Amino acid sequence: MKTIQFPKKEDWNELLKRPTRTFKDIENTVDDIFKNIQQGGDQAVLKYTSMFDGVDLKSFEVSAEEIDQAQSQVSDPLKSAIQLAKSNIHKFHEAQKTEPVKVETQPGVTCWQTKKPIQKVGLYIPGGTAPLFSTILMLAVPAKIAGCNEIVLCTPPDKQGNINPVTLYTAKLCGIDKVFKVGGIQAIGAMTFGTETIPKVYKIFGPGNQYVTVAKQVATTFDVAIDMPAGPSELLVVADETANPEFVASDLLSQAEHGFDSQVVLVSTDEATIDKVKTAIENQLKELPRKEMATKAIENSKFVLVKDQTSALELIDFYGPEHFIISTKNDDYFVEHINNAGSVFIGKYTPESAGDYASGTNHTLPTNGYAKQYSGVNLDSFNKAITYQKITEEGIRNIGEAVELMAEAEGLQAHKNAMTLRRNEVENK
Ligand code: HSO
Ligand code: ZN
Repeated sequence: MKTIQFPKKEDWNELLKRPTRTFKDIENTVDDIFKNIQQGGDQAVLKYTSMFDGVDLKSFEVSAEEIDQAQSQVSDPLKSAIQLAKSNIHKFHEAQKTEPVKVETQPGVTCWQTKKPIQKVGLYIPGGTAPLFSTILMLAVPAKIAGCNEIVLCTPPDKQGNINPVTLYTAKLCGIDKVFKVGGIQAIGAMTFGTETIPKVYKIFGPGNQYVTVAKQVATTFDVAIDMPAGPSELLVVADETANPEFVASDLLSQAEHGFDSQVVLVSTDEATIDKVKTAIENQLKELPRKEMATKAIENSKFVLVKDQTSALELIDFYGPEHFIISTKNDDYFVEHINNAGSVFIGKYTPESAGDYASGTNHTLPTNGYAKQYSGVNLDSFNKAITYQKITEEGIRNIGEAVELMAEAEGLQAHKNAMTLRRNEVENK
């Protein structure tokens, strides 16, 4: 845990590089699996489930009995917690609804725009080392609010062919009735092409390991959209002597425990704060069940000492963190000026975990510097906008000539004619 002191701008790129991964060999595997699923449908998906998940399933659709059974396997306090989280996530995403926009750009020329839900969406929920049932809330709640009419959920089965009961409880709570025991590349392939059992979707959402990430990228070369390019999770904290070092350490570790390749960064104007946070990390790390994972991630982490808040901000904006926690004497400065961040957590009582689970914001966020050009998942991720226009005789008089002149200048005579015929009719009335 070395502190990097006052790094020069020309070194920022190297210093803040994310842990790199190569995808080339995975891509060939994805191509093969996709081809086989396209041709073989359910049978191919079952074959890959046996191969990769080590379980021979007869069918992968979760039955109504399995969903019912799961309800009694979740404790009441956990059910209440999930309901509370769902309610907050619902409130925040419901509020993101926008009114249709309607403008008469010129007399007789009316343009409007309405949002329409993407009709078929696929949600991928990873199993693996920590089944992230909270991600179901983050994806299913806005999908329902938007009004997507087919919502498909794929998640890998365990070795006994079962799905975590909390995952099934949460899916039911969100009103998702199509849950499939399919994970990894084969899940993305199945939702891309559709099989006898699994419907084809138009957009795929959700995090996953590197296989899922590459498969989602390949899916976009067919006719499927994805939420965003995903990478390992990351957190940047800016903290000064007013921050609580134990709190900061706990935040950094909460992100570090996600995976070996998670990246956490601490930026501070105060060297003593950095040292205190490091000590707190060492102490807290000892107690963590996932300490192996977190230790590896902490090895990739960066502790950066900067000379003032202006250079802190510049460096943070350059990095574009997925999660950005601010705990300084002048939080407002960062809040006002930050441009590149997926989600911002302000003040010492706002841990990232709150947003990961229950405060209401979405936790599906751009990583890998994509916060520079992508938003996190929000209500509009499940919508598309359609524009409409209607032109009257008066409108033809008002824009007709402009259209003709522009069409002519582009050398597109048929475009011009489409207007000229109408203009003539209107003029001859
Ligand atoms: N921090 C993760 C989300 C998550 N954390 C789910 C816990 N469960 C990516 O934003
Ligand atoms: Zn998290």
